[in-house]
Amino acid sequence: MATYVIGDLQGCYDELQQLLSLINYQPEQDELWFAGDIVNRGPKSLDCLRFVKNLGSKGKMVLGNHDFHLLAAYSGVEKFLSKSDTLTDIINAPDVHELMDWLRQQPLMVRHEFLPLVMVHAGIPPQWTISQAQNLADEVQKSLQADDWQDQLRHHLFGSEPTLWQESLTGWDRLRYIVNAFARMRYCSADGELEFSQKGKPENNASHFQPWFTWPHRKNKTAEIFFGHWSTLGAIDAYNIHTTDTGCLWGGKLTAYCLDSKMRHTIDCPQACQPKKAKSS
Ligand SMILES: [Mn+2]
Repeated sequence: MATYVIGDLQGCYDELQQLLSLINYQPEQDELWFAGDIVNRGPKSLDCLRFVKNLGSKGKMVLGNHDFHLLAAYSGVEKFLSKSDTLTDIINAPDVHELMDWLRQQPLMVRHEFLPLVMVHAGIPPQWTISQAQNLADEVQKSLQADDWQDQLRHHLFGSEPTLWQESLTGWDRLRYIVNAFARMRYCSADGELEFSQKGKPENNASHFQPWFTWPHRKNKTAEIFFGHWSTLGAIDAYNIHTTDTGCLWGGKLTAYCLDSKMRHTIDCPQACQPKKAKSS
């Protein structure tokens, strides 16, 4: 039995199947963890979503910004649909209600049963410990399980404010910061102020914002953190973090990191999965 952490699929279903062949995936025994952004931009989002859902107890995922985007699109937030989205197949699928009902119940953070190891989509800000992060992730998950979850998405959960965390934050401001930290963050300041305009490699960055995982005082260094979201980082196994989005969508690689052997398995991704207009995810 082995557990693999797989990076952002973004609808690249054929590449996922190639990767599973490469690792000789055994559905009865192996467990697959997905670091979020299962859908959007690539050609086969519906297949990806159904595949992950059908894994049942042999699969885990965390919600990424594109997964939130899909939930918003399903909830009728038209302003969040853009030309580069490839979500129509899912919205029109006969099992869309079942799929969305399952997706909205997925967590923002997955914690290993006995190892000090977690998975999130984008990151955990430096000021949060692992157990604090777990509690805050649970707050959002609970709100998405409420009967009025679609109203919440329509009116409250999207936006980039507040950028600074305070334990005293309440209501939607509180939940919005938590979602943005777990699902959108790349750069932040030493005290966890979020900065969303930069998507490039850290060496090109000259501001006082740094990649969230490089702050020396980071309180969540006690666990290995697996995350996706930041495709321009490439493969990094340092700082007690592991990147998993190696840019499959953009003609890079799709990665499966084996938690047991600590080995990376990758396949090269062809042009086919790339959107016509190149744009950072
Ligand atoms: Mn993402």
